[in-house]
Amino acid sequence: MTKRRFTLKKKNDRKSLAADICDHVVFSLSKEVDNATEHDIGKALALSMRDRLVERMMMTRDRFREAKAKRMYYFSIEYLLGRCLGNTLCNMELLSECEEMFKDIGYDLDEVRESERDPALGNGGLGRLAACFLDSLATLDMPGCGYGIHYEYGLFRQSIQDGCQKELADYWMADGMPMEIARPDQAVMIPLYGRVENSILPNGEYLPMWMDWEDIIGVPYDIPIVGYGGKTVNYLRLFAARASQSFDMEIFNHGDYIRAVQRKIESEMVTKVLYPSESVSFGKELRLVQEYFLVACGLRDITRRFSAQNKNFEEFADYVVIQLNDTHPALTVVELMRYLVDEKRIKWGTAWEITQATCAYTNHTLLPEALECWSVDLLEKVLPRHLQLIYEINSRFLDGVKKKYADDVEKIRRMSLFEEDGKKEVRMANLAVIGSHSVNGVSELHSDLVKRRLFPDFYEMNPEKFNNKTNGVTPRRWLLKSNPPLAQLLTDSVGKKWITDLSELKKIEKYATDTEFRKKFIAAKRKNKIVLSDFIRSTLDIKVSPDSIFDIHAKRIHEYKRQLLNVLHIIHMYLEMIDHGREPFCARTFIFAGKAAPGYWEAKQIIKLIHSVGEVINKDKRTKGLIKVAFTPDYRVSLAEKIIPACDLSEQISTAGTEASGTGNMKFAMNGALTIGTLDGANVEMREEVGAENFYLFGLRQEEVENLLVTGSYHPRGIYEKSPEVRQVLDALRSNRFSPKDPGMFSWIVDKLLMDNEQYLHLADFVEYIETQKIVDREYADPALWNKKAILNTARMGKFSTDRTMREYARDIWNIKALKDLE
Ligand code: HBZ
Repeated sequence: MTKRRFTLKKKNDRKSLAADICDHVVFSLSKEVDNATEHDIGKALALSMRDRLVERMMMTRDRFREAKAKRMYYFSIEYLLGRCLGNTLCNMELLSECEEMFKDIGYDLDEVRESERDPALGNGGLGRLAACFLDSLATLDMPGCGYGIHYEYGLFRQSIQDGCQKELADYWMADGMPMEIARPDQAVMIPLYGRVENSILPNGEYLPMWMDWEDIIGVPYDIPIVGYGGKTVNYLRLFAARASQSFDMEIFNHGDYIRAVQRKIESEMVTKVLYPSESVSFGKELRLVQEYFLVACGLRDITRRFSAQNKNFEEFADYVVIQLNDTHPALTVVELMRYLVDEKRIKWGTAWEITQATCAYTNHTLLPEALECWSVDLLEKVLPRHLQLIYEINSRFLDGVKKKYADDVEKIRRMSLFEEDGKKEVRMANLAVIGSHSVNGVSELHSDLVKRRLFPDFYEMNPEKFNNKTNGVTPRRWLLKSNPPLAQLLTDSVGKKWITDLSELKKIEKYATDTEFRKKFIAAKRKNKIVLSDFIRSTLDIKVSPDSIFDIHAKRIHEYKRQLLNVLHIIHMYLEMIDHGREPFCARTFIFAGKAAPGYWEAKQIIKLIHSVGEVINKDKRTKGLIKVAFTPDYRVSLAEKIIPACDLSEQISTAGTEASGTGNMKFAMNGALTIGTLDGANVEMREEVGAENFYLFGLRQEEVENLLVTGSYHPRGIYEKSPEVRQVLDALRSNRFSPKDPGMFSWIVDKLLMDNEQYLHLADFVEYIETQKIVDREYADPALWNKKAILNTARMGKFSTDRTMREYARDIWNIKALKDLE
């Protein structure tokens, strides 16, 4: 075996670290150590950690090269990383060392960590899942890296004014990103627009030429991703768009300086901002360019790396696999075909085999409005050669369909890459399915619906392609880092192994009824609840009691996630107390967090409703503090890390069959919250794992929902007339009791909830929901019972570590191995 080039120079002992921090204060920040602020020290610490990561990253790269390992590239338009410093220290096992060192020199590491901005380059679950995957891949010593976009503005920051969401720009790099490494030397050039000219070669071969394109440069920025234990450091490579120099210079030389600069600005627009929504971006040219930019930059980078080691592209898929995170990077299929056929002159059939063997697709949504389609006109304008290739892919694919299903015209119409009704469009999901060797959903239930509801024809034709990979979360960030009191208790009780093998927590099952352990478990939760109470008091001026049930609903605001159902329950509780004198057993604090897409009016109204209801209830002395409502603004990874460990009751109440998996549900349960939830997404599997008696289940099953919707037999007005609880709540909403200053403000909600086509069936589940909440109330009043259940939730969440998820992808889809198993 060849000798490794790198040995580690940077040591992790306290003396070396302290010396490096001082060096960075002087040489990187150009400040005197004695005058350094807490912030300066934080930056110097981050830079010192970066040094350590960089050399480990090089070492990892050498190991991968030497082993000639097959690599997985995760293509995702979003990554929700969260703060890097604390996570890096945790995974390098240097957190307590640094904490003590900081104390010695009179600084508070917690404050330093709090001052780091979250890189919020994602909307929600999909982006956060990508971040958890990267953590697990590095921890498992697997060759897997992320590819994405270096947005200048991440997801908007949410502020609340007069109960309404206001969006503010998130310039996350304002203070620099100490961890990232710019690699201008590895920039790639991406052509766009132009036209295709067909020429015939002397040998009679047809040669399409993409001409007169404009180009953009993609500059990679690498963020090192360190696995737990610090041995493996992979990277997340994010591309930023820059103007092509030659183009600028051409105009510039003609003396039009301003126009040259204008061009530059236009090119750089491509990676300026993350689209803040799941469905309104289709049709926007800039979004299409973003998607292609990611794909084209990523593939150029990968093919260049491959070529450096191997000239035979027929072996490409033996060394490369690309996971498409939803359809946003689905153009990978077409771009890889273009590269193989046009540039490498590989025969179509072989190129198609390589492409399919390389690509794999994960679906994350069943909502029809979130399925991407791009108009043929727009594709023709932006990517003319790609459109030709899509036509060719489609015609060859449909030939195969016709061969198999002869004259089933309807089937052929459904399976075509082109939607022909109305404006002609390309269906990106169909493209991703046919161009991949694997199609997976993200929970058992969802994967089943992907087969039956979303792609039944494709499933019938190629059942072997379809599989399930239930999501997970990384226990490093979501337990070890975010919940120090509980993490310490777990380590004290069963040792450290749980950090990399979450199923080890099964060992605490036996303590579920142990009084001593239970006391400590309660104490850890209480500590976290006090931190959150203090936060709520200082940011919102709302006094909440850590003795109350912390009932938390934190996720994007969307009708299908049914924050509205939760609000109806709050109103019900309030009316029970005030109008009927029926007090609950336990005090409750309802905590909400989540952003609404800026263009989603209904979701923004729900935020307003939460605030309006909260204002009335929080002010009403008659509630005797038994009900409080708090909306903590600007939900993001760092806020989730505060909220989740403090939760008693986790709200996972989407209409069955709408939430693909959910991952917040897993984070809450892992941290000892009990779930009230429907049989939707991964809730189903969580309930199986933790035991039905440790999960508060309610609501219609997916088949019942489907049946009601398909047969048109949902009649909510009947429910309203039959159920006094429903009537009281809806009448109160309509009576302006919660909108005294804006009469009629919430009547649209009542109207909508009473319509037969209300597709999320709020009222169908309402009565069972409030009954189940009553059980919660009674059981929380019995701490021995409640905490036994909470302990069992933590103990039985082993399955929901992304370490398990990544092992399954590696084994079933990627065919990659941990490097240590190849060495
Ligand atoms: O992906 C979420 C699912 O809703 C959730 O159930 C699942 O757990 C999670 C991970 O698999 N989907 C998203 O978060 N989707 C997006 O954020 C999104 C963003 C931009 C789009 C479409 C979807 O254009």
